[in-house]
Amino acid sequence: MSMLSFERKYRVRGGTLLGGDLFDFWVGPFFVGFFGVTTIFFAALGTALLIYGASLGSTWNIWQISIAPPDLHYGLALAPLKEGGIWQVVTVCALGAFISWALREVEICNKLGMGYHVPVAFGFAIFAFTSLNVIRPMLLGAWGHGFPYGILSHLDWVSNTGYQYLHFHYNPAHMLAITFFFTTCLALALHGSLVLSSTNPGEGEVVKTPEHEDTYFRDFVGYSIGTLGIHRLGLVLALNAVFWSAVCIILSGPFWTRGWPEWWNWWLDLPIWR
Ligand code: UQ2
Repeated sequence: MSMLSFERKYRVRGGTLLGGDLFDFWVGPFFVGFFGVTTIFFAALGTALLIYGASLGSTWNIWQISIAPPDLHYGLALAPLKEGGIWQVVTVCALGAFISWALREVEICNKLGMGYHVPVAFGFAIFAFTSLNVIRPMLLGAWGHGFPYGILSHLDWVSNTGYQYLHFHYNPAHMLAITFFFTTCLALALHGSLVLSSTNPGEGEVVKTPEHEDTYFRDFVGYSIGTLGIHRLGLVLALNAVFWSAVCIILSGPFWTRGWPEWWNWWLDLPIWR
């Protein structure tokens, strides 16, 4: 995957947010930039700390390794490295790497004169991580409310946190998030299959145009959202899925401490039933 002939034309100088021309170069296919350097720095430091943390643990089994946040009694203070401090520094490294990556995306947008849609979309993913390990722990008053860094342990955390609210599927924001996840899958399945059906029709067949795609859906459901529209819809659906996921976990604990099924009592308590 070396540089394609037309890529030289797009390797334009400038558009950087920080560092000016100093890091304004490519290594193979990759743009570096100041934020490429900071991404590598935070990712390498975070990974090294995770490996060091694993070395202090009782297993090298990849599924069972876990780097836990500090005990709740440390509150929002810094903990000793071996008692959750590693988790705290890794969390800072993760955020440093994620935000650096987003800003590198912005610099590439600037170079190419493109919109900021990609870094904005990635920003929603950063917001989801921040909700779990920064915003919610701060609202609850202890870093110990964050999730542990481990393959199985973070799954256990999700399960335990869910059961703490009896039945997480009764969380209305969780319901919205799931609905957006499913609808995102529906939209991408429709879009992917439609594009392949018209542009990859099989040996000896001619490639079809967007007019065919529009006509297919007008015949089928009476409406075509259009070639630009389907991508706008996809982005809106996907960003809403991530956004309501973040909302549903921030609500749980800081703003609703009982079981989620009980939240629906407002419905049973409506005066119209009396
Ligand atoms: C479409 C269109 C595309 C598409 C798809 C549609 C030509 C290539 C999939 C059809 C999408 C519709 C009718 C909206 C569906 C709504 C939801 C909420 C899933 O019209 O234009 O471009 O890929």
